Amino acid sequence: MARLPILEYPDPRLRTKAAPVVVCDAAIRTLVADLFETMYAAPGIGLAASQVDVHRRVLVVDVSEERNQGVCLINPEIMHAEGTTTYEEGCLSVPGFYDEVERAEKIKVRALNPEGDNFELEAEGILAICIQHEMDHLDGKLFVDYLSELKRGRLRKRLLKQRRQPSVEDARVPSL
Ligand code: GNR
Ligand code: NI
Repeated sequence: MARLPILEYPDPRLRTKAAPVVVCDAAIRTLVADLFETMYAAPGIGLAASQVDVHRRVLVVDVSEERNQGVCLINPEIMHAEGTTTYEEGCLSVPGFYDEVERAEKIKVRALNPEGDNFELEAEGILAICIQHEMDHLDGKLFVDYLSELKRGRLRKRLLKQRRQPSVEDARVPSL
């Protein structure tokens, strides 16, 4: 298992459309294990392969308090969506930024598990939001794309500047 580096906005590689998985082989299962490890370490409630620069349609989520309800979706497809809900979203690829996004309230998703078996999942609440957020990543879409051009432009500038010239607060040792 390995913790993988996460790409950050505005890295153009986050815009890549991921290709479907053809066979769920050992390499895919290693990727899934690495995605879980990276997500739990981050920590985050979801992670798409696109965020670690692997452009295959694989994502993991775990919205449980105990962090023991991990779900992996391969080649996910939304079969049904209903209602709308708004939530203040964040993203490991857009560190330190949160804003409200509107999404479907309930979804029914079909996907493969890491063994290659088909399954269906009905989701609502934060799980439904998170799955939609991760599925967007597989299509090269980020939650900031739902915001105004003005907000996104400011954010882009701020993150690029922060990366060029980290502030003193960012320089402190994370464990202190
Ligand atoms: O950890 C995450 N939290 C989160 C909060 C609200 C809506 C979506 C998310 S997903 C995010 C992890 C991430 O960036 N996944 O792509
Ligand atoms: Ni994200």
